[in-house]
Amino acid sequence: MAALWWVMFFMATAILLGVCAVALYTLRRERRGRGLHVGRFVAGWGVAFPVTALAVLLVIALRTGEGMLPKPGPEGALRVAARGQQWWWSFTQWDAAGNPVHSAGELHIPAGRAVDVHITAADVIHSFWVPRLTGKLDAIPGHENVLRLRADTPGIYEGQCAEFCGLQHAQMDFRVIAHPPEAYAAALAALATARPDPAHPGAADFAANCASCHGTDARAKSAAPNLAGLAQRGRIGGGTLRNEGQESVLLWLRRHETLKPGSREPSHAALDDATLARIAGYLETAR
Ligand code: HEC
Ligand SMILES: [Cu+2]
Repeated sequence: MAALWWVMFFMATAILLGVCAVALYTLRRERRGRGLHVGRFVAGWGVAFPVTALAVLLVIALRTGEGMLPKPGPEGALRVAARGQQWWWSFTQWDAAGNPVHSAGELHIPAGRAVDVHITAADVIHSFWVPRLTGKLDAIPGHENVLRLRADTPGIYEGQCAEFCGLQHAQMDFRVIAHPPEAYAAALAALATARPDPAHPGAADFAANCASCHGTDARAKSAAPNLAGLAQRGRIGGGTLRNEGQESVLLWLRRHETLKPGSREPSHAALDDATLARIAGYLETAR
């Protein structure tokens, strides 16, 4: 890096001195009454020189940019998909057998490996941004952008929608959870197989009131956040609430209209407290 700094410093100095020299030269010629040949001067220094210099810089910049991407390594980059929608993120990834695992709000990756995030959006333009891992990239409906990132150490990396996308743009955050490489397959398998207990008394209430939007099976796509992994998520509603278990889920169900006004979650005012508590208890059984 230091070497590059010096190269840039000397190049900039050389250009500065060059410009000064040309200016002095012109002034002297003017004084002697021998003006420059304007046409030739413009063609040379105004067209040919900048075109050549910018072309060389473009080649260098492209190669440097390519070199700054995390290297995929022998096993290649891991492919995952991210989709932004008002106002939450859904993620899809594939296990070793190629079966999909769908989740919401949290993206699980192995640390130390390059990950290609294929980014799109369902409704308006959003932007995928995990500041500690890499730059931001737009999520555009009907189009796929690919962002390569790598987490060098295991941990939780906060992400945020970085393109104003409507009322609840500020509560559209997500997390990238980087697992130690050897623990990644198990973490993904845990996510894929987590299911609420179908024998729980809240199962029928959930089926009647929630299942038209929410899935509870990470293997299947779901129009609203997939709730299979809810019990393991750190937050609810794109950062609206910390998830401290059943109480937090209940709070979301009762108060989301004031906590996250405008969200696509319908009102549950028609459901009594006992029903909501049963549903929250049911979701909590997914481990
Ligand atoms: C009309 C479709 C729809 C129905 C019906 C619905 N939801 Fe939702 N739900 C959503 C959407 C969309 C979101 C995402 C809201 C946001 O964060 O902006 C959501 C968010 C949630 C979240 C937060 C998820 C997360 O990952 O943070 C929970 C929990 C939840 N809903 C539970 C329920 C329960 C329980 C019911 C039934 C009582 C229900 N929802 C009914 C659409 C629905
Ligand atoms: Cu957004």
